[in-house]
Amino acid sequence: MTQEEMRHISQIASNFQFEGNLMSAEPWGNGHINDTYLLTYEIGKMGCIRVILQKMNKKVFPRPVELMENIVNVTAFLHDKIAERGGNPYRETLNVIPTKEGMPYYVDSEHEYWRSFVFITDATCYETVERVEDFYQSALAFGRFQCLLADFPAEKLHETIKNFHNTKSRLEDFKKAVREDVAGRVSQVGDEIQFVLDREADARFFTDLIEKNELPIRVTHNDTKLNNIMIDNNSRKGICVIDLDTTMPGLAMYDFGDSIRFGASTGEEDEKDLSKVSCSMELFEAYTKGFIEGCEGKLTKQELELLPMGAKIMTYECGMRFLADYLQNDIYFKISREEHNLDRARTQFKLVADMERKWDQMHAIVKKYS
Ligand code: ADP
Ligand code: GN1
Ligand code: MG
Repeated sequence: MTQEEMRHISQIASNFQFEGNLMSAEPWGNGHINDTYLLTYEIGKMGCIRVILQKMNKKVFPRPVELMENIVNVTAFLHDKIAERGGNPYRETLNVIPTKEGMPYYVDSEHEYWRSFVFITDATCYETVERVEDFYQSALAFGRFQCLLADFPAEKLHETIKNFHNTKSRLEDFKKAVREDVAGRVSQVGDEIQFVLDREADARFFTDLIEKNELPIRVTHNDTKLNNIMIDNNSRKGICVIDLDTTMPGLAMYDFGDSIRFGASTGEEDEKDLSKVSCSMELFEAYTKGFIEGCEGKLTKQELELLPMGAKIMTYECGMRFLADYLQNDIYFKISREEHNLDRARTQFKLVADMERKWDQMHAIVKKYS
């Protein structure tokens, strides 16, 4: 960070209930959405304490006040549940550190929203699965998250991004991006566009069932990537679910599916060499086992049967979002190279095609643990 940036961060930080001397600040993590910093404070002779400071992405989340109300309510609820179960609520859920005025966010002079969380020490967010057991542990934790929130009053939650996993409306947005072709990139990606259009029926699959009231609406996380879970460095257990910006009413299949899309891939989300990308059945099985266990029997027979569909639809939806963003000049997801979003879209489509080939095997695995 430049000295100028450091001064800025330090000024923002001075508005929070932090104590001690700010020793260092650095950009942190690999999220695509918010700007995350790790700050280290020295408190007298007591040693160093770290905190997370985040600039929220206002373009993606246009109503930050509502969003923070959700996070405060959800984390307070989880805090109590975890304490009741004998867990450590400062480690097993996010904890918001308020501003000096007692607010859960700070608004700076440019009208940007900032927030802070207790830093979870001795835990890691993985970008790829290093051990199958870690993926199983992440599944247990995401399943448990859904289970702990089963009696959270869902009507209290604001919809932070409208139609977030409404794949039908995502497809409409995608088609609009193709029609408008603002970046003049449509002609290069005919095959990828056709891949999306060939699967229109998948885009409507969940929305049709929801309209007919045929699926239970639960409180779900909706962004269950492996790097949104902290794995304890010592116990190797999935310790804390983070990135709660999209926690809203949704389907159990969304949380299952988004984890598979990211974590069961044999390649990274932005891998350029597609020969490295496939959906690993070993990882699919580990996650399926963990997620079903973590949900503690709450999933219905129909939900269980639809888990593979969740994996396919979440992967398809994410691919079309990456491709739409590429067509719109990369305005949503952070990129660090040209064609980054196109590379990401291609890995997702490769995964979808692979899941279609492995469809029966995926169902057999789900059946084994149901
Ligand atoms: P984004 O929405 O941009 O993905 P996240 O909230 O997921 O933002 O944070 C980005 C990264 O910052 C995470 O992947 C994780 O590595 C790190 N991080 C976020 N919150 C914490 C926390 N409370 N303790 C430790 N690390 C954190
Ligand atoms: C974004 O915030 P992050 O990096 O965990 C995105 C998800 C996508 C994901 C793809 C709010 O997640 O929906 O699946 O990137 N989050 C939002 O990697 O759009
Ligand atoms: Mg994240």
